[in-house]
Amino acid sequence: MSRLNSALAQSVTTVQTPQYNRQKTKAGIIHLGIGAFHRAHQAWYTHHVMNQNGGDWGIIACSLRSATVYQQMAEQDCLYTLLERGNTDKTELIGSVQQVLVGPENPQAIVDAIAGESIKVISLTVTEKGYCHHPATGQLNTEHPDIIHDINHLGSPKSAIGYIVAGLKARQEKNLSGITVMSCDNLPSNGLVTQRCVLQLAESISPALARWIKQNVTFPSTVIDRIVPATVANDIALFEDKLGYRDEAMVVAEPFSQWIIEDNFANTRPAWEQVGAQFVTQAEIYELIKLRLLNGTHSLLAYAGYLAGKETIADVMQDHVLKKLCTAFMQSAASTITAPEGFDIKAYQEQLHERFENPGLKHRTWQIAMDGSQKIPQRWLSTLSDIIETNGDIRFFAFALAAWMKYISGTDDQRRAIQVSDPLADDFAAIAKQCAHTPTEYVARIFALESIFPQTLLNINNLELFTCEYLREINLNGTLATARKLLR
Ligand code: CS2
Repeated sequence: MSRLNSALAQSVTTVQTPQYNRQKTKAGIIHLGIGAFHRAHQAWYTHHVMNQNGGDWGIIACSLRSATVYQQMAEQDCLYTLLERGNTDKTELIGSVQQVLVGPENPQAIVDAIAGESIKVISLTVTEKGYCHHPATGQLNTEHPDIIHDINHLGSPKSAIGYIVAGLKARQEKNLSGITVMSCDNLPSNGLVTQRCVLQLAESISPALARWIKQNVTFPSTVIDRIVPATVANDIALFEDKLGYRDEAMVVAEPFSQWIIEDNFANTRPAWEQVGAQFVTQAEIYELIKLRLLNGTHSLLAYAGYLAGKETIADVMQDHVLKKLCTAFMQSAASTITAPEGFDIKAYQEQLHERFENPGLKHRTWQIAMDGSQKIPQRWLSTLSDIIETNGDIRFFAFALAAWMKYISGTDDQRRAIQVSDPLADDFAAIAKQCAHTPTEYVARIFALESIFPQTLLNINNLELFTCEYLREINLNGTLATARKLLR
């Protein structure tokens, strides 16, 4: 089967193709972190804006780690198919990405691109750990090897924050107009976190640069939502015949999508509101709802489900105990939230259940279980603090923490080894080894990790006690039996 490219796209009839002239469109956005999520979300919205209105909003997308996406995209002239899997399948050919740059191969090219005159927005999806910050405090981790490197070699940065600061410095030197830096990662107040990290790094390079950034750059917070599992080879093979071409960069997503953006732009921007995005003055409450209800529950289902041998979230939702656990945990998280007027939090919870159950999405529990050390603070611990403050029931969260602690100790309910992917994986493994026969000490040592757990939580004796009990029970009787007992 022929590989997708611009020439082939001219004659394709199986899928809707871009309605704008890609050759004549200038780039208006630099995006850092071109994973599947960006391609199914911001790039898709931007594609729709250009389909409707035209405009110079092409995206120069940057891969800060590997050349894999470059290899998939470059041969296809950066075109790719978005496959929506719901009750029916829907496919679209997306054309908003114009070019992919690979950081480690040519860091200067990314810095130059950010300093391009037509660029109005720098957006990022670099995952939680990509901010090189302390998740518990939100401060830049100045001992992070990439940050140390960037402070000393800003001309060839490694971290996303380093690229932004180097690019802004180049813009300052060229006396260019203001620009918007827009984080699209699952962090609370992602705009503020980004601003704080960028200013902290800029300050250590040059106070004058930090001042220029304060005056010329805005950092709106956003809430981004769409379930986008990593594409598997099978999806590509399966759709090759239906599409009539081979697409190595295809992305698979659910039909649902949401984008809430604070209307705080330093320059012009695409009219994303015309294609479904919502502009607000404050995104915080929406972030809280999404992080606590969707992501918090997702993480719980990922750890408990993985331990119980479930491959995907849809598989987890097929299990009646885990589905009940999902409902109860989400309800517990929802009890901490006062929803804004007009927001039906019950309907939101029901919709989340349906989204998790989508059988067309092969969203692996292992994928969501990655990087727990970076996710747990905003997904569980802030909720837990609120529950503790009102003397609420902490058991669901203690169970979740026990499931996570079991997961990071490296074996599932069947004693099969787990490949734990987390920046702290080596620390977890060392602690698990040292405390192999002393679970109470194991739990205490994990709770003592200050970069994850705010010290105020540690004084809650019951939390440690309950977590220990659940962990002991998971070890003895398995995750499902422990969950069943919890739900009684
Ligand atoms: C998931 C998210 O991998 C994860 O941690 O919880 O990627 C989730 O699918 C998205 O935030 C949905 O918008």
